[in-house]
This record gives sequence, C-alpha cells and structure tokens, in this order.
Amino acid sequence: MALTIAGSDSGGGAGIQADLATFAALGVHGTSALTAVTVQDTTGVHGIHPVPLDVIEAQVACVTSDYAVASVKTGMLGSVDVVRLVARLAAQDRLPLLVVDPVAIATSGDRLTGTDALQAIATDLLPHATLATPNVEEAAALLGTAPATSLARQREHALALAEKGCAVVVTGGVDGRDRVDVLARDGTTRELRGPAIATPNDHGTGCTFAAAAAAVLANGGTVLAAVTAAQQFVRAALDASASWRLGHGAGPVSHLLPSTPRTLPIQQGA
Ligand code: PXL
Repeated sequence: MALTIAGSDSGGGAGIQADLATFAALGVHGTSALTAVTVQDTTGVHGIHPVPLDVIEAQVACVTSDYAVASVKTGMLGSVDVVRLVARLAAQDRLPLLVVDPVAIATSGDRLTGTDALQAIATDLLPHATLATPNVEEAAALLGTAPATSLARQREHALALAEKGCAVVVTGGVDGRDRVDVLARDGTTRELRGPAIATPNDHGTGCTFAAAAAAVLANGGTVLAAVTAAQQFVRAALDASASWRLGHGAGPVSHLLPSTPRTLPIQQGA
C-alpha cells in the first residue's frame, strides 16, 4: 500500500484523485494526506485553500502509525512550511521509498507552488527522496535556471538534480517526434522514449507518472522498473483518453486502462 501527500483537484484529473486512481489501477491500496483543496476544472484553477500544517501532519501520523506504508508520493505541497514539514517527517524515516513530484504549475498554466517552495524542495526534500519526477520546466525551476531545450541540456539538469542525493527522472523532453524521459542516478543517465501522442487531454500526467512509480516501488520494484512502468502507464492513459471530450479545456488522462475491469460481475439469481 502507498500514501500520497498532495492537493485535491475537484475536476478529478490530477492531484490526489489521479494518485488514488493510479494506485488502484496498479493494484495498490492508496491512502492520502491532503495538503490543499483546489477549486478546479479542465479550464483552470479557480481557488486554492491550504490545509493547516497540523492537519497535514496529523493525517500522515495517523495513516503511517496504523498501516505499513510501503511507499510515499508527494504532489502539490504549496508552501515552504509544508515542504519543511514533509522533509522533517522524511528525515525521521517516516516516509519510506519517497517519490517527490515537484508540482509547480497545473496543465492550465496556473501556479500551484511558488518558486521559494520549489527551492526548498531542492535543498530540503530531495536529499530524503528515492526518486524525483520533475518535468522539464520543474527541473529548471528547481535548479533556478532556464528550461532545457535540448536532450543534452535535459541530461545535464537530471544529473545536477541527482547530486542532491536521489534518482531523478526529468520527464517530457522533446527530441524530434519523440518524447523523452531522462533518468539520472549515480552520475549516469538513461533515456526512455516513445513517439508523441496526439491528444487534447493531458491533465494529470505528472501526478499519474509519479503515483505509478510509487505503486511499483511499493510492490518491491526497482527504480528503473518504476520509471519504465510509469512511462508505459502514462502513455497508455494518454492513448485511452485521446478521444474523450469531458470538459472545455485540457481533459484528464484515463486511469481506466483496457486491463481494468469496467463492470462489476452481476450476481445472478437469489
Ligand atoms: O499535475 C499537477 C497537479 C498537482 N496537484 C494538483 C493539481 C495539479 C494540476 O492541475 O491540481 C492538486
């Protein structure tokens, strides 16, 4: 089982909702500690309401003292104080196999976490993580530099972040017609690539990627297995929702993959 520490997306495409759907699709029981309530649909973020620090800590303490949490994923943390709280819990070894998704901006372009909190993630939280999953823009924000516009620069950013002490996969790089994720650890890099998928529905890809990685780690997989499976899961989720028209903006990816049963068995007779 796994724990997500993240914000709620009322539109159900990203955040806690995407994390729990991903955990379930990959056969892992999900628990959650909510950091913020966002008022959100496919067109944008219309409000952000942070959850008080002591309530965030109480949720984590309650879940981790009752369940044997096997892996933890963080999403929208929102403020320096929340980042420091999560870093303190991690330093106390209460957040095993920690996957940090340094959420900065929603797919709609709305900011969810300030640059000061992103810097705190880089300095205070990454040293306690097993894996960090920034996209190209988030990697640049963590490093305080401009986003990579080449594969070589994407590799450099992944390697620089990995020096903080965890494996790092920088997602969403563009190389011709391919989309490339670069995994860096221990001074080496590895590329995972595939052709771009044409779809208007890419809301929640970052959360889904990190949650899928956490689910694989919870089941005893290696970091490479986690990143490989996460990429495959997101690609399948993008494919599966490409024809959906659920809202007026960027719609969600589908967590209902073909291997997932669509209906419950019908009980015949009495
Ligand atoms: O995908 C990043 C993300 C994380 N957390 C919440 C979000 C979003 C994007 O919309 O709403 C709560």
